[in-house]
Amino acid sequence: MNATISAFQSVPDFAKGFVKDLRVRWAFEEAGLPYGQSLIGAETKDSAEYRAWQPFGQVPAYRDETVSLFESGAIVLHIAESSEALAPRDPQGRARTTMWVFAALNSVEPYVDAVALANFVFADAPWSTEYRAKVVPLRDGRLSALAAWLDGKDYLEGRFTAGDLIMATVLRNVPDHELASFPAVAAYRARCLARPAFGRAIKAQLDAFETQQAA
Ligand SMILES: N[C@@H](CCC(=O)N[C@@H](CS)C(=O)NCC(=O)O)C(=O)O
Repeated sequence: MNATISAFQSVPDFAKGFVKDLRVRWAFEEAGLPYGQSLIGAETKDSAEYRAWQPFGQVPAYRDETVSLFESGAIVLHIAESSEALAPRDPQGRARTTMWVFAALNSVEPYVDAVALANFVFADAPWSTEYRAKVVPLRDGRLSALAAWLDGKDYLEGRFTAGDLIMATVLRNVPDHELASFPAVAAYRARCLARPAFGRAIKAQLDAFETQQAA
């Protein structure tokens, strides 16, 4: 596969362990596949060369001998094509893995992020309380539906897939005390994040920052 991913050379402390190349690192770790890193700085992110790889100047981007792409969900699904650890091989299992990746990114993440914006980015804005009061019920509606779906299941489709990987990373942006109202979802998130491959992915991201800092 000979894959390389882009990641940042450095980020503020609060973002360490949360930058979205983590999803791709986690997928590689679950699949047991090696990958290289292209660590980029602020000057590279806006270069024409990098924008040709990732049009929005974001991380992660991905390339191997035959494929170049961006968007963490698309990259994780691409890796899943090479690994049964991330998606069953039968057509129904593969299609449903794709479905859950989209569900996490399209039906859950926008609402989780809307509340995160209210909690952190716009916390001091005069309209923040009103905005938060509008978006929390929307997010909680999705969490409640997820709790109902998970009832009695360890993972979204019974076994771990790329859909769980992406869903768990989305759920990491829900503060613990807010997720506590949804015990089945909190337990599911904890189950996903307890996977050894997740621990290795976090370590790989943090190690990359440390190596750059020491250089
Ligand atoms: N939808 C993209 C989002 C990627 C993203 O938000 N990357 C952030 C880091 S977590 C980034 O590069 N931010 C810098 C910027 O937007 O300029 C994906 O999932 O790959």
